[in-house]
Amino acid sequence: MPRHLTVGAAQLGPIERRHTRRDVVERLIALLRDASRMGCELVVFPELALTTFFPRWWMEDQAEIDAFFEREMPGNETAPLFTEAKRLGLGFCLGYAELAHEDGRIRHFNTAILVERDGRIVGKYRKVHLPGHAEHEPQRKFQHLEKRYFEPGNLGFPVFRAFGGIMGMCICNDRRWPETYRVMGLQGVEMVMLGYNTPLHNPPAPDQDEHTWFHNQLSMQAGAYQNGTWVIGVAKGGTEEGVPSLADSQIIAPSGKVVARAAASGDELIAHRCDLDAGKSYTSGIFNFAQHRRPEAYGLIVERTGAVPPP
Ligand code: CDT
Repeated sequence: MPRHLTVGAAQLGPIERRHTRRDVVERLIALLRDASRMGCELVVFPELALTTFFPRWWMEDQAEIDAFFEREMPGNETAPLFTEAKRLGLGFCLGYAELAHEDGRIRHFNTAILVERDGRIVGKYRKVHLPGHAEHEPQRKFQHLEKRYFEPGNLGFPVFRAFGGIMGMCICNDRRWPETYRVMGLQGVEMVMLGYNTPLHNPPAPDQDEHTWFHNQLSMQAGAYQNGTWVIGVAKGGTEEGVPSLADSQIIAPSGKVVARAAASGDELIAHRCDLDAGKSYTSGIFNFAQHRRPEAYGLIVERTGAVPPP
């Protein structure tokens, strides 16, 4: 039986610090309604979709920091998103800052959840690869303090049976790491949903600025092709609080080809009817891991050459 899923990538333009959750949720709901008109069943929102990308600010007051975090999901301010999605019969993937009480302490994660069409949260992922720095670097034009405000995710890269397929999530910097896709690929993932906030200028490596678009493309297309999976890459783009960020949200097929792409850098919905079986040609052929992957040889190379893996 054919398995198709119409997915919307809901790109967001800038969110300023002065915008309330209520303001933002209204925008998310407008995108849900666009998605519904376009026949979507699932909508993917970006990383930290409820607030500005606050790791660009140095903050010392924990109460000020915690104001960017959600203590429950849904909470009072996010409940209307869940209600409207359920009314429209739409599922969604949402990135947000999560404050959790776990192991007897307060913990902070950069999180994404997957919500089924009936409003149930069926999946959670916490960002593993946190970029940036933990200390104030005042010489930078803007900070990237993810290592200060979050701890690395403790859930691994799980996949979820939902929406008629095998679904996975990762967040922003994770998309640059082959392990991210491969760990999910080894679990048979058919669709990877990911949101990103990527400044067009990288203060410690300005030589890479001109490659920002290319590196985004390269990572997501390679991840899709090498694991025979759909990749739904969704940006928060435009100039947010003075920081220009990459938009270029896109839907990538298991062939590695881009099948839908945002035209501008503001709030925008792009959609595609995805055949969840499209990856089979790859995962049962050239990337049939059970048949062709050779993990034992990967170890041998290190042994024979004496190459010491970098720390
Ligand atoms: N949010 C996030 O993870 N951003 C990083 C910026 C790194 S600087 C190139 C990213 O990988 O896009």
